[in-house]
Amino acid sequence: MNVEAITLRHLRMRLKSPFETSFGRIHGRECILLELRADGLTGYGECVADRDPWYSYETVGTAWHILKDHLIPPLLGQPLPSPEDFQAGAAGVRGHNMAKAGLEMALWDLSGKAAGKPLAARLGGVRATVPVGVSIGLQESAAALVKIVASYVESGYRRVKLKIKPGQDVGLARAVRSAFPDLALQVDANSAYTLESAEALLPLDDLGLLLIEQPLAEDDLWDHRQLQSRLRTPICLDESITSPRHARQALEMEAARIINIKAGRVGGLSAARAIHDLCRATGAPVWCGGMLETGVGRASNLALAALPGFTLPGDISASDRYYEEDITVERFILNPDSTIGVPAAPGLGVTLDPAALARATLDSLVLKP
Ligand code: OSB
Ligand code: MG
Repeated sequence: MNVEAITLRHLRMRLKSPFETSFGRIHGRECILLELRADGLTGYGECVADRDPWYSYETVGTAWHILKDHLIPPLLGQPLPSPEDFQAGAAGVRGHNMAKAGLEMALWDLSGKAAGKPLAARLGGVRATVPVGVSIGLQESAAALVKIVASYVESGYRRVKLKIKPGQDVGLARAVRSAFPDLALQVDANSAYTLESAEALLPLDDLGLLLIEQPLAEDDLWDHRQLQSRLRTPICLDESITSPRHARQALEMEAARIINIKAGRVGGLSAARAIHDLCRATGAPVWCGGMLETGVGRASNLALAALPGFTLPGDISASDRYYEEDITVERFILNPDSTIGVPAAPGLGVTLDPAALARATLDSLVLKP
């Protein structure tokens, strides 16, 4: 089974409502969809790098370049590599984890289709449905935020994450906590604080939060350790964890007690599973983060979150929370118990809607041997 062609598609998806974090506000989401063809089968992968280098240094532009010029050429016309062999070959490319993860996802999808097995089963998943929550962006006021939280709670979400930044933190969390005393609640600062300004976060300890996500800079494990020593609430790292090694070191130095696993950020599902395995061995809880994925990436996240160590609800909301029109035929819906079903068909278990895909495509490139 040789790789016959790989197509890159630059997509732009309009969000139903803007999403604002400490690093900025977006109205739409861009990403790269990969289509890998071999032996009459097509595997899909989603590269989660966005248009702007805000969450990560990677962008659609950098990922397009790394895929087209470095990661894809060695694969064309060659036997389909396993995800592990692909990673071994790609190890010479420094960084660019999102580019690697997008291509690795397409390999998992295609090999799963060839084997007739769903991704979750191949990764070691043990659940047919996974607990999920919703990540809510910054709003105009605490009152507006409480109203939006109420609407998500009404639609069945039992775990809510609030985005925070300096000046919009404890007050917001306190308002939501007093309106919803029993809600599973957590906050995410996306690196907006320094050790000094994070002093303002200490009162969060009285609000019974599940965790505080990535308060400090992504390259600053040490100050996260200093901050964690002053907080009872667990710190959870997102941006800081880009490899299994960093996950191990962060836990060993007590820079965090919980890890948010995003396959894109760590270089793919293989590395995501390795982080899951080492956290499980040390008893550290993990959960599956989200990057506002299309239905393709959402299917991958659901499969990953089916692994046994994912004991906290993921940022994997129902399809209707994100886009007016998604590119997959399948729609992920929220069950009454705040879970979403893990796809059961071979590979990622999703099919693409060609018309919706065409409407979302800004640019495409077919690479052949
Ligand atoms: O920090 O977890 C984050 C979205 C884009 C970039 C970074 C983050 C997020 C989210 C949204 O919080 C999670 C989702 O996909 O629902
Ligand atoms: Mg985060």
